[in-house]
Amino acid sequence: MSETKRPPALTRRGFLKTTGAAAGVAAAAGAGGALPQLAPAQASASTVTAEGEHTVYTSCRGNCGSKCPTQVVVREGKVVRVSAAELPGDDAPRRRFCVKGYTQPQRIYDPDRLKYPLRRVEGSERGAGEWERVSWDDAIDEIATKIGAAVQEYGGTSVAVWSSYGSYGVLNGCMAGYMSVGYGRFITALGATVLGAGADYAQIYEQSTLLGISGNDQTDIVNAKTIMCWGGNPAEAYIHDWQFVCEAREAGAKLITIDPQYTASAMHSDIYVPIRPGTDGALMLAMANYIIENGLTDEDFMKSRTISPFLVKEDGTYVRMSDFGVEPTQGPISSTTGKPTTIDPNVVWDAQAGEARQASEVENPELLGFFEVNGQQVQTVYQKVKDLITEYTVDKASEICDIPAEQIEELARIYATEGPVAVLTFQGLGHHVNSHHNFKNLAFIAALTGNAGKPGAMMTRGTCGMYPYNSKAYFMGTPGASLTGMYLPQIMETGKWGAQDLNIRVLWCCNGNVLSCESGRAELIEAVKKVDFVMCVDVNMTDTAQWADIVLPIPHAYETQDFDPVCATPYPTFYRKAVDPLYESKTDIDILRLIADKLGMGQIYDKTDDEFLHLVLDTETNLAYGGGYQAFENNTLGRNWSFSDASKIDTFKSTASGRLEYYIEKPAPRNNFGQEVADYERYPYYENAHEAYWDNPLREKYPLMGCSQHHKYHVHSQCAYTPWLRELEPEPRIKINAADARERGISQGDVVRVYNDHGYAVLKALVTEGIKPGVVSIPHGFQADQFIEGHTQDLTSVVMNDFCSNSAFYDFLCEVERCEGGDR
Ligand SMILES: Nc1nc2c(c(=O)[nH]1)N[C@H]1C(S)=C(S)[C@@H](COP(=O)(O)OP(=O)(O)OC[C@H]3O[C@@H](n4cnc5c(=O)[nH]c(N)nc54)[C@H](O)[C@@H]3O)O[C@H]1N2
Ligand SMILES: Nc1nc2c(c(=O)[nH]1)N[C@H]1C(S)=C(S)[C@@H](COP(=O)(O)OP(=O)(O)OC[C@H]3O[C@@H](n4cnc5c(=O)[nH]c(N)nc54)[C@H](O)[C@@H]3O)O[C@H]1N2
Ligand code: SF4
Ligand SMILES: [Mo]
Repeated sequence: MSETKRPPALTRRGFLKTTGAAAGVAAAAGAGGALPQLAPAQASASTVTAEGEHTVYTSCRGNCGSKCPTQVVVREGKVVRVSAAELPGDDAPRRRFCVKGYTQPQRIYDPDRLKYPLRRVEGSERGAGEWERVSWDDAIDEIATKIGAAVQEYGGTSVAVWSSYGSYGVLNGCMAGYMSVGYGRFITALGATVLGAGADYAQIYEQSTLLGISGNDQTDIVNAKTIMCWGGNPAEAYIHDWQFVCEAREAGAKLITIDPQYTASAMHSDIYVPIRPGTDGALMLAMANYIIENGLTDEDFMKSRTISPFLVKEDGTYVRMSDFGVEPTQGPISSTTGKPTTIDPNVVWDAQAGEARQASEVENPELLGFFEVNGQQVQTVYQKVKDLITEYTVDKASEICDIPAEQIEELARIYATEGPVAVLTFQGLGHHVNSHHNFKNLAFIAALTGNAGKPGAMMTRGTCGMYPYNSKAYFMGTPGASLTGMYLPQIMETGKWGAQDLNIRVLWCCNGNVLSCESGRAELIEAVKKVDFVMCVDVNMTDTAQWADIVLPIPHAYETQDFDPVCATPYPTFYRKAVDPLYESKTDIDILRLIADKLGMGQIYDKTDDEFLHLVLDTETNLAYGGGYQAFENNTLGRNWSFSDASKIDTFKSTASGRLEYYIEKPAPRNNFGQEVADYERYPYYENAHEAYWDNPLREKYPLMGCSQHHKYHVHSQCAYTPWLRELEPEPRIKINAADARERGISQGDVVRVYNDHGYAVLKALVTEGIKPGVVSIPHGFQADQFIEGHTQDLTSVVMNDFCSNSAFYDFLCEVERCEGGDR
């Protein structure tokens, strides 16, 4: 039916007629260059509102990471203008917005938005796109019947909720796969299965969870003397960082970009290093060796603020005071386990006393050396790691990374001597199967040189903290199973998750467009086909919704009330309802209420949305500091009281030792299914990526390394059909270096087929010098029907590193050929 067929692109005039949108929005979409000038004018226009208009303060729900505080101007019940909200006082410079925010009204008034519950036409194939409208009553009846039957026959784990990063709203979102009142209560009451994201997890699990690195506040970038965009592109993907990068550069900071693509960030850089994909870990280890050999280490920092002097035993565990008979004491409650932590202090070798002593009591510990403690041979962490990485000389890394040796030396020298250095990493370091090692290696070079824990020095981009909330509001029990959704093919094949039987019969997709955004799409679709009943809850008919049996419409962010505690600015992400939901859309929590009622478990939602917001936000501490729900009422932005000048710098408060860590004493995998954990998970290390490495014999068949990019005109798949954005960038194009194109007889704009053993895509070629020869890239976020054939994700696979279970979007080889008649 018509919902699945897109009408020809909506014209701008047509849109204005539909929405009554004001001139400001029209001008905003016209030319990117006009935006910065336009923003302040819009803001004042909306505070001095024209008659009949009012302004609502809310947030952009895009998951570009910026979570911009937004002002929405409403006239006669319709959104007519949006712009960045003014931020008071010292926060004023954080005010920002982008073309994806300005064009949100086009997403609200998108004629193709999901309007009613839809059911796959009986007898039609799943994925064939044949839908019929059903009533909410019928949809809820059918869903409750399927869930009820599955639970009765196979238990709660047979119902799986699969999400990604759509929203972290405490009512409707899915932080960590299920952390909200809506999904959390349902999943834990039922003992259902949580299928979480694979994207981003090399960084989230290794860097944030295991190493406890949280990064400095973005405004601190201005204090850096050197900024490195290492596998990240803040000019387009992290625009809230970029303004501070520009400010630092105006004050004389040096900018370095390490990236196989000549990105907008690279264009502004003093040094551009086109690295071979998947090899950054080797570069970091070579820099470490150069720094050590040339005496460029900061020994004071290493001794006092890092784990370098801690003693380790031969089995890899630390020497602790309990080894000397000192009883461990009870520490604070862990926010992840909810249980008290144990304090068993680390031990170092005191150079003066010539004996092992508690680390906190020793001013001058040995950094290097082997010692005997309690009859056991022990050594310092630094000694151990230094000896383990010696093979990564500058020359070896030069060969692996395809970077001249002199340039590696220059990078190491700058990193060690021209600090503080702000390393702005992101997914270029995170989207390969070997990626998680990068974050230990990076922590190691930071530990060697003191490039962390102080102003201007950082290893990742930070947030403005988390607004404190009461997570108990989410739990009625525990989930039946919790794992990365990317294991679905394996589970559907074997009916097992490790030793546990896992028979998934019902799949509930929400808060993510996983069949567009996770890797290995072809394998994932095959797995989804094996599930008895699939439903999807979203605003649009996404690539994922296309494979469902029932699709349910939810409101746009401006049509709903919710609260996301992750703070990208000092103003927590409050989604305030600006207009009523259009059509028949219902929020996730209302849908869950209806289903819970039918299943006889309606009591799990014993409060209204407002009451639940109070329950989540009105913690004793929040109220004591003037926070809680009331701080956001009356159309105010509300500041995160727990964010202060002191919390702008990551001083290693989240690590177990209170010091910068680059060694993991007890490495536990993110998803434990009984797999072996190699010893090298403890320390800085390099291994080849899965496919993307130069000596891979597969390169004879597929010589090109593939990757992608978070594009300035996309928020993942969320703006795929926004008319004005598609005017700027109508369709996906594969970036290919001019030399590679020439070799293959490909000219600018030719239709090409890119393929490997996982699948293929047909799309136009963008021939450019702005990508390293041997590398190709397809922008992330286009939907299946925007490719001539296939999909970016058809080139990727579900292969993950089983320590972090991170999707490896950039870890594939491929070949590109011109299509017959490819110049059409
Ligand atoms: N090839 C390639 N693939 C990639 C990447 C890449 O660089 N290259 N990047 C990866 C990365 S880093 C990420 S984070 C992922 C992102 O992957 P996803 O999170 O799957 O991406 P989105 O397109 O943002 O999908 C979010 C969906 O949630 C919906 N949504 C928003 N709010 C709500 C809500 O309250 N309730 C419900 N039910 N739905 C809601 C949105 O409408 C949208 O359809 O993509 C990954 N995929
Ligand atoms: N406009 C926009 N902004 C976004 C998003 C969005 O969808 N759109 N998504 C948000 C999210 S969830 C995320 S995770 C971030 C991602 O933020 P970034 O990681 O900064 O964004 P990308 O464009 O994916 O940048 C990755 C860069 O790594 C490069 N790269 C690929 N492989 C390698 C490699 O092996 N080594 C090195 N050194 N570089 C490599 C790519 O060429 C690319 O330029 O963006 C956030 N911001
Ligand atoms: S898409 Fe991101 S940068 Fe753009 S307005 Fe929304 S939150 Fe801000
Ligand atoms: Mo991400």
